[in-house]
Amino acid sequence: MNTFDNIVAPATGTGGAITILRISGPAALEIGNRIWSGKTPLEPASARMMKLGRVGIDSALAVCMPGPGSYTGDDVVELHCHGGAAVAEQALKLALDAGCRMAEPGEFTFRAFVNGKLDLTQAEAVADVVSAGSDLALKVAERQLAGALGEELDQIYWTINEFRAECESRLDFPEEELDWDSALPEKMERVSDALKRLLATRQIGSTLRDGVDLVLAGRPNAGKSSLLNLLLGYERAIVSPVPGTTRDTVEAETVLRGIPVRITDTAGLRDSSDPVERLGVERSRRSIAAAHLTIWLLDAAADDLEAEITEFTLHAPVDNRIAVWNKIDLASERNLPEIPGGALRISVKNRENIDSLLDAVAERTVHSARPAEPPVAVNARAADELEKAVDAVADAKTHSTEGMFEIAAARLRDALQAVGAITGKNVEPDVLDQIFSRFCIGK
Ligand SMILES: Nc1nc2c(ncn2[C@@H]2O[C@H](COP(=O)(O)OP(=O)(O)OP(=O)(O)O)[C@@H](O)[C@H]2O)c(=O)[nH]1
Ligand SMILES: [Mg+2]
Repeated sequence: MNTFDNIVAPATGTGGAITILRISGPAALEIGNRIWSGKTPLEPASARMMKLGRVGIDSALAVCMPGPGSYTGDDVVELHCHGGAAVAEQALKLALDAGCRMAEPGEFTFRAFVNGKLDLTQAEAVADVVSAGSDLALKVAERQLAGALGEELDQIYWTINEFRAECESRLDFPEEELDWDSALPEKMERVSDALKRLLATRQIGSTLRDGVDLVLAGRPNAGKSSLLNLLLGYERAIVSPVPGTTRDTVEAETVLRGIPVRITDTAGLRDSSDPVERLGVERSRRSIAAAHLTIWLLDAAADDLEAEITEFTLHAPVDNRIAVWNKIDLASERNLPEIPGGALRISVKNRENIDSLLDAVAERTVHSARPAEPPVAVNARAADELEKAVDAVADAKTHSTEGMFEIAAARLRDALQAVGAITGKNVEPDVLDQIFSRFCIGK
């Protein structure tokens, strides 16, 4: 990727009512006018005005956004054509023939980053906004896009830079009585706390960005498919009183308490002589092993409660599970066996205690029954750099209190490198490639 080519890409998916073609680069206006024609040409004087004209044989709206006030910082032209593969292909071909090259994934946002329109945390937030799987995830992404994380990290960066200057001044003038900032160790501690607070948002960051894999497991007939349908709010899986109804895993996505969740309903677990059912059970076990969290349903109305307990004891995951007695409506008088770690009591049929179950899911995934919107939530890349920064500042504090300013200054430079890598002040080209290659074409 560079910033001097003229690049083009469809910014909309196929199958929609309109196709938007985006052109960015030093000659965007000239190229735009070559492939689009209207009563008057696209020109800076008519910036951000939609004009009706034609692209090839199709009528199309066009708008120009001269740099540096555009998204990318370059001159940008957008052509709004009719939807459909043939129209998109025609417009794209004309743009390529007129001197554009096809944009790589994320290249428009890459230009915005290189042209100083966004820092790297904001560029990453653009991808987060596009892929946000819940309202909560979207709010966090929007806040990061507005600069919340970048601004906080910038403050930290410049504070660490002051510490570095302070330590280096001791090296340059070792004999002189300098006005040494005696509060420096305490100030370093405060910066370290701020870094750790950001680092602590790693889990909610990954949960909101990547979602949670939740598996519904248990013996046949426990009510797993009924619970899946209830959580989704529509009839996704077949429910019947016949044990062994679900034979294959059934997957669906939803949002629970603001958390994007992929739910897998599984075949009931039991020893079976039916080879197809056995294959299903095998799949169930694999899903349970790969899940972030398993809701294990026990049938409170089962004839054989012993079998429910045995299956649970032998096969439920040890840590990441929530044990639940279902069909409590049929068993209010029944003395249910104790479950190690306790079990919730619900009735899917009567929607009883479903809120407590959702509380438990949220508790187990983001440590809060009613997750609120966190001010920031860092991604894995930022968290790795924050870890390095925390270590480096801790070392710098120790060395500076021992009078070893050279090492302290070196470790502060490491901390600056780490914090700067998050915002993109100093970042390796291959890291940039990795980040932007995950974007979609046209973004
Ligand atoms: N009374 C009562 N019946 C329930 C409840 N939940 C599910 N059922 C019934 O139990 C039967 C089995 O429900 P399913 O959801 O198919 O159970 P499953 O765990 O998916 O069963 P398999 O797919 O066979 O493993 C159905 O007749 C449901 O209507 C409940 O809370 N109370
Ligand atoms: Mg089922």
